[in-house]
Amino acid sequence: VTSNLYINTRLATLSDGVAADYGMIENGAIAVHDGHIDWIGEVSKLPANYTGDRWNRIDLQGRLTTPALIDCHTHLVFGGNRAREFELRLQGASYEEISRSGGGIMSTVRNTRELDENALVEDALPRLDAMLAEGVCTVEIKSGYGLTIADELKMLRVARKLEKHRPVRIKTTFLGAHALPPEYADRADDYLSEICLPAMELAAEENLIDAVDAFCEGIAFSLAQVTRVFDKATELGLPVKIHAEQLSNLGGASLAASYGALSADHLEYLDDEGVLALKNSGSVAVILPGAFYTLKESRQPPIDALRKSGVAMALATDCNPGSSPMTSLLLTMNMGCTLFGLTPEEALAGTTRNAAKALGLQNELGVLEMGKLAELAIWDVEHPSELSYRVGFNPLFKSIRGV
Ligand code: DI6
Ligand code: FE
Repeated sequence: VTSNLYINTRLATLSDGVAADYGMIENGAIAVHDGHIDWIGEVSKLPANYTGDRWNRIDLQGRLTTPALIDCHTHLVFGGNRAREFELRLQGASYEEISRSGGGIMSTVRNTRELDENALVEDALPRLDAMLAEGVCTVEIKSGYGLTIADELKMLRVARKLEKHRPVRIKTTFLGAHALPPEYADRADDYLSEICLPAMELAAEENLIDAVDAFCEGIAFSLAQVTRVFDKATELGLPVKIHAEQLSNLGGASLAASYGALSADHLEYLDDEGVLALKNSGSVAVILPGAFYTLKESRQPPIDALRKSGVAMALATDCNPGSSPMTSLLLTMNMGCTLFGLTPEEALAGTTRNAAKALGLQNELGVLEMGKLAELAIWDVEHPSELSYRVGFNPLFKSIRGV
């Protein structure tokens, strides 16, 4: 077991226990033992037992240390790409029109069904590597481009396998209720009964599911249908999340909140009632500026109302081939600030502390505190606001995972 003592670093702890902005500790030190943060604080207060030979001292030369970043909403596993649709949208076609004419999610479903597990792993790795290069240590990955029992299980197995290929923690989310495949056109309830719910049950038996999500939207599933999905998840003991209020307001966030959802995601059309529901349930609002940007939406999520109500806000890439072909969580932070008016501190909390909460990992990850897992990102910047400030520049010096 390695015991490392990192010294000469500025710490953005994001911890509530540290009163300064960003939970900053200047002249910080972190002792890492057995994968956990053994001690953290100002170097002047370092207890004597951390100075012996047992501790391997590493001088970070004044660099900034933050919790490793967490991308809490991605569709990282898929086949093909949708650059052709990008061209169509630039010529004026809308995302909904493309979706209704058999493109959109369904074109990715066709490509994903064609590939076997190994090919899907190979497709996903470059995207995952781009995330890791920016200090990400945890990635949530959803199914939802299979839409048959076998193909949904295949996607989840691929997501799990990525953990064996790279030093990353993957949290899997079953999104069988992502789109209605053409073979079930106008028979959404049959799709749920015959494919989605049985796939969820089988995947849960194989321990392939950490949470269950559903796309609640006019072009996807209704409140009543999402209720069936959430009832099944609850029966299987799985936490839920939702894609809601992205293109219209159906009340999906309130429904998810009534199931104690980990998070409600997108939320551009969220109303006051939805904000209140999220506040009362303690669900995280996951903000996805990449999709807003890509689809050139104009309606912004109600950031101010969420902030005033004290709803925890996370930020994620929504990495997917259609509405957010983006792997950069740093760019997401910049967009969260520039497009939606988040503060850089909220943006960093949104990819660390609150992203951990959106995955149910708040006891292990997301802040720099004694006892938490030692997953750190070391940056060549002076102040944490720089992480949101630059556009398309990666100042990561090094990621540390466990040692
Ligand atoms: N909302 C999204 O933004 C993605 N899925 C979802 O439910 C889009 C997925 C795609 O266009 O492929
Ligand atoms: Fe999504």
